[in-house]
Amino acid sequence: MNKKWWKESVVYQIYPRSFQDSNGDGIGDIRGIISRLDYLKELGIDVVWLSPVYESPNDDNGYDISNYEAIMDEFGTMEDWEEMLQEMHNRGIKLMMDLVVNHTSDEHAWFVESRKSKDNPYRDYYVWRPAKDGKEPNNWESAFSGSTWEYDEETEEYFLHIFSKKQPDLNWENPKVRKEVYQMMKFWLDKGIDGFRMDVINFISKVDGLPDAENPEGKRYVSGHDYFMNGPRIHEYLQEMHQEVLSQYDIITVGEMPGVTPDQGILYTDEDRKELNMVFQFEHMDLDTQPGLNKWHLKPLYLPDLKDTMTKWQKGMEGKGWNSLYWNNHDQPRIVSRFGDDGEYRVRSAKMLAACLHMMQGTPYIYQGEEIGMTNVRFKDISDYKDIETLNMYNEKTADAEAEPEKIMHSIYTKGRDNARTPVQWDNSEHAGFTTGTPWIAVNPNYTNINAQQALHDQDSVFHFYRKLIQLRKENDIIVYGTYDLLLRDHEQIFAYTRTLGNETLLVITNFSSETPVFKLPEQIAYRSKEILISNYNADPEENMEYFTMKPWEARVYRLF
Ligand code: TEU
Ligand code: CA
Repeated sequence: MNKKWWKESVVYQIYPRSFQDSNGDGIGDIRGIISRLDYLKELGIDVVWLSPVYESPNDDNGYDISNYEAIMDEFGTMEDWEEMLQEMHNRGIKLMMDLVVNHTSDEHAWFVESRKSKDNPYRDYYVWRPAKDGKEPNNWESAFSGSTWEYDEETEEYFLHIFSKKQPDLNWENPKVRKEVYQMMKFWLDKGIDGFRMDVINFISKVDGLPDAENPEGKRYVSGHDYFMNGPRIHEYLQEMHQEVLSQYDIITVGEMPGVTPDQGILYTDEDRKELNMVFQFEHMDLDTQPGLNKWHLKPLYLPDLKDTMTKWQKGMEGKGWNSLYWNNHDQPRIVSRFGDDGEYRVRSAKMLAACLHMMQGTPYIYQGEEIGMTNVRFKDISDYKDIETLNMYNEKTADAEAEPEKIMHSIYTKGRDNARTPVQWDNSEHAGFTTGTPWIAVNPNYTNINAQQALHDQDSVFHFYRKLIQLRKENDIIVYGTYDLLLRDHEQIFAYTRTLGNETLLVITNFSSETPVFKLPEQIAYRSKEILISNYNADPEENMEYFTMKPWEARVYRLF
């Protein structure tokens, strides 16, 4: 049991644009965050992960950075940011900043220089290539539709952008780029921050020669993932970053890593290898997507798949690496609408999902609004959507004569990133207390029922359930360090598992359905007495738990000893 503070912490993610506006311009900002710190303190979280607040033209809401060492005007000033950090630390809350260094904005000074001429000193900060047979240098498809290459007339070459064409990829092969990044990281660490969340950090090393991806169906563009996910020099770069920067501070680090497997997860997080503390894996976020297709191709979740995936990671990291635990972030639909029931059983299922995740081994992340059970949104008009990924997909699909607009809207309602980006619902006043002006993206109309003010007053709310889960983690080492084992692997409604530490056992029983399946405790589980730690139906502590009929979306956690 290798104890570490970042294993015992709970992280809360703030997406600043949508969190709290303080000056009526409709955009969340840093002073808005300061005004809500007491709320976070009451929830009990230990660390805030703040999505980017750096200077940015906002092509991708701050994930396109034009100056790493300045604060975006819309969000406030460096003085505001410093006050925010101080106010967080005053409350015992740590701050993780977002580190977006796979790419910059095309308005970053380095890129402005780089595009000027082939012999500009900044040319090699980015990935430039001449045309191939009069076309793009290869057939890779951008994460936001179209080619990953953009032609630039100035020098008659293409530059690489895995995301939007306003997000050119940095060339990590260039030691000068790496040095600039490390210096910038120290700039923030020396201001006193407590860690970094690293955006698509497993994309920074590309395969030599940037070869075409296989394309058996002869499509125009295809995924180039195999040539930049977990690329050839990725571990070298992260070990260098550790040596140059991370090792000099006592901080928390998490790498966002689409396409990472548990075996690779160990390479990234094994403490002896000196890379990162943990990664965000995506395998459980892909289970409601048709295999081999992009996220817009929907498929219902089959619970045994979720159990397999979570178990694979729980057992895979055991004693070797460390997991992060999340259902939500600013890129994902709301979990209660996705794996729960956002109608009749919204509160029950939000609590069930919380219990199921927070009792696993790993560091839990809560995304703003998740703690009050916020849901997906359905805007009728595409013009109400703001997300570049959604809009590019919509434009690309509707350009096709055979497009089925209803089907496209349905996939946006189910998977679109703006589901997570509607403003936090603070109270039932106009615009949910988010702003006194016009919000940059509309508030979910259900704010009159679902809001933080209501949740704080109601002892049975999702909020107080999360607060209790966080408190339990502080009081029980077994929740942090216990060994995980799955029960009832094939059951299609029930997700149950144990955690074991010394002679103590936690028994977690959750029902992922509105049905009433019968739970039967496997015989191997021996115990003398039991106690209920938390449940979402006021289960009677004396009630038999070896064999019982579960209520819809029920969750029970027992301590056996
Ligand atoms: O996301 C990385 C990523 O892989 C995305 O493609 C993500 O899977 C997708 O948004 C899901 O639909 C990170 C950030 O979290 C995201 O907000 C940024 O847009 C992206 O990197 C580029 O910086
Ligand atoms: Ca504002």
